Amino acid sequence: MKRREFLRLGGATVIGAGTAGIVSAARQSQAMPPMQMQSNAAPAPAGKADITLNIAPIALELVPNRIISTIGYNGTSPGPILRMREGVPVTVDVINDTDTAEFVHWHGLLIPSDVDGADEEGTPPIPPNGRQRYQFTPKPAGTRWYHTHSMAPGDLHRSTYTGQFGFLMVEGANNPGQYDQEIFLALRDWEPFYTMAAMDTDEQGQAGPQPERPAVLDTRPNGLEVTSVMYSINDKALGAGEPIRVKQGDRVLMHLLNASAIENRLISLPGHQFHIVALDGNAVPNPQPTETLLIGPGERIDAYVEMNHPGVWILGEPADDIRNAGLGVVIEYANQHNEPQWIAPKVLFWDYTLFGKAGTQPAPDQTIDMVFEKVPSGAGKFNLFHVNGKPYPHEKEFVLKKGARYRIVFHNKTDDAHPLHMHRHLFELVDINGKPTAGIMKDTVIVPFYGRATVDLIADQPGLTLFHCHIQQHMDFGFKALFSYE
Ligand SMILES: [Cu+2]
Repeated sequence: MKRREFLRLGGATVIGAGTAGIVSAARQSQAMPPMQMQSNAAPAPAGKADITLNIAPIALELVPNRIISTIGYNGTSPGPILRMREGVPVTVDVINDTDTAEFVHWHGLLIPSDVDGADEEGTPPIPPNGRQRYQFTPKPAGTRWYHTHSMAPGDLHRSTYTGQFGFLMVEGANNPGQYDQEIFLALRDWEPFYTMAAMDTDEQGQAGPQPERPAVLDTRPNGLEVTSVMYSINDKALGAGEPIRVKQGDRVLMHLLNASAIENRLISLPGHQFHIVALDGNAVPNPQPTETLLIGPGERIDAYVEMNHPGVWILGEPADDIRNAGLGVVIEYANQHNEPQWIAPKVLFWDYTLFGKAGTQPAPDQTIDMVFEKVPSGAGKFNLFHVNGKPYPHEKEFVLKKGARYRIVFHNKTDDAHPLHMHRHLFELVDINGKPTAGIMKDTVIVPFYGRATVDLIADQPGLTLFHCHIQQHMDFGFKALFSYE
């Protein structure tokens, strides 16, 4: 469907579809309308898909009478919550009703390059106004997500700036299920724009040593940076949607996802603590309560909240301007009717290593140093990012041997905190800014500004593997690398 046709047809039916539905591989056939009917695409491949995703323009009513135009999955953003079973093969048909090629990336899954959803890895594109079938066996169990992996360079209406994202829950055999309510909270910003004066929030949450701060800083002027002044959790700005209704004594399992293309975020809930049980969908060895979360683009946090402080509260970003511009949601206890309350958290502090265990990893077979630098634009429009002295692509720098253990040291010589993502693999956190840890398995890690993070990766997923910063502009302007297997 062309964008103009969509607008002429009227967004009303789509606006009503607001809240993301839940689609499981088994039940999907009843849940989804026959999207194939609307496409000009080639005939459907043989055999029925378990899940069909339709990429098309949508309208989102973030606040009453403030409707934005973006691109979503199956008429909504976030897209439907997909549920798959660990180890059970799944077929997903994706129909692209837009004029640009697309990729759907299955973030956090250990699946082959040709279905991972990255051009750099050789996944075939979903042609404009065409379709593509993805078939894979989802693993491991946990909170994953799916999102577009197209490039955006310079165009803030494409790629992860759009509404093309959703939760993907891979269910394992031993899901404890010890909660009264399960909620999904995807953090987003909308209608991004360029600025010369992006507010830098990177000093929040991760104050500490700066082991990678260069002795001499590059003082050339910075280029344009991407920012936003409109936010939501799921598809509604703070106060515009229904509150999350809870009862005293409830244990609520929250799945948080930062689906922003732009910025790391902090989240807190006055009077309550988040009991962190999993990071990036992987159970942590040392679950801990915390007052504030830091979550970078691409990351997920699973946390229980014990509802033991009756009232009407705002769960949201501690920065007043961001929360008040939408990044929050109201939590309302039964029989409580006062105005939603916000109380600033005492602690804006995040430390991954709190959730790890003591101990050390086996000695690696090889250590790979990755040095990240920002090249200020000077007179040009955009900054560039270098990995080991040059922007993507590299040649034969990052070649893995199957079965080997690699210790990868991320040296962040820039003044931003970067959420770094490795496709198709999990890595174990070894050290963050000099603090050792063990047992935390992730696919994305925020490396503090001028900071250092060390991770161990077992090379057990042969095939091309993309590594990149999950901030879209950084990725588009050099901050990525391709690993291969020898
Ligand atoms: Cu970055």
